Amino acid sequence: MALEVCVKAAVGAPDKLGDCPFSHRVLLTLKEKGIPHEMHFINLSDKPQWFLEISPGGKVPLLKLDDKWVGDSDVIVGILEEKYPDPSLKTPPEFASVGSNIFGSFSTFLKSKDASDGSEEALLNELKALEEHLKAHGPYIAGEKISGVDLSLGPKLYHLEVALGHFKKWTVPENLTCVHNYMKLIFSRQSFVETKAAKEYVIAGWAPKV
Ligand SMILES: N[C@@H](CCC(=O)N[C@@H](CS)C(=O)NCC(=O)O)C(=O)O
Repeated sequence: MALEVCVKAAVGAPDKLGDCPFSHRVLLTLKEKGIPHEMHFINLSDKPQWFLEISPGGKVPLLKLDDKWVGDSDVIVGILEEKYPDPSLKTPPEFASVGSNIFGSFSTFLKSKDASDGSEEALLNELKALEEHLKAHGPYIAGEKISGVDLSLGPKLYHLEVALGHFKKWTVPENLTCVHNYMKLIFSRQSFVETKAAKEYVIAGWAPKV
């Protein structure tokens, strides 16, 4: 039987998959593990009553497991790993936080109106740290095999590429070759192609915040 998952609907297109990187992470995990699932697109600017009843915080993603709705992508992927251990997506603990500051730095830089506030440099420092990590351990964060940390970071790097490209005409510096290769590797996986929000919806999602 297919599992049910609530994910963000696209801004302005409530019947299409939206731009939530946490929902994307859960969808990627389901795809990589080959778990059949059915999606409910939730319009976050007009949340249906049934959704508010199962999601006290009003947030996506949510996954129904054993007749209970569970929230938070960290909790969801942890449970999926336990219940569906094959193929394993366990991340070695020493690699679990690699790249974890990138999304915050990206968002601060994207929203920044002051070119001298250091937000671009802060993002560059995070990306350089990822470059060094991948140089030593790549091509994925934990080596040859994709793992959970890649499924969390990949959607965030997709937002970074699309939103900074659109709103600031900014791209990841060419000399960060391992980061470029990593993004290519993740973005071209079949699971990613099948679960990503269209670029126009990523842009529409960020537009009110920029
Ligand atoms: N820590 C949560 C974050 C989930 C989250 O922030 N989801 C956003 C969409 S990307 C949301 O549902 N926001 C509620 C709203 O916009 O009303 C997770 O990992 O699942």
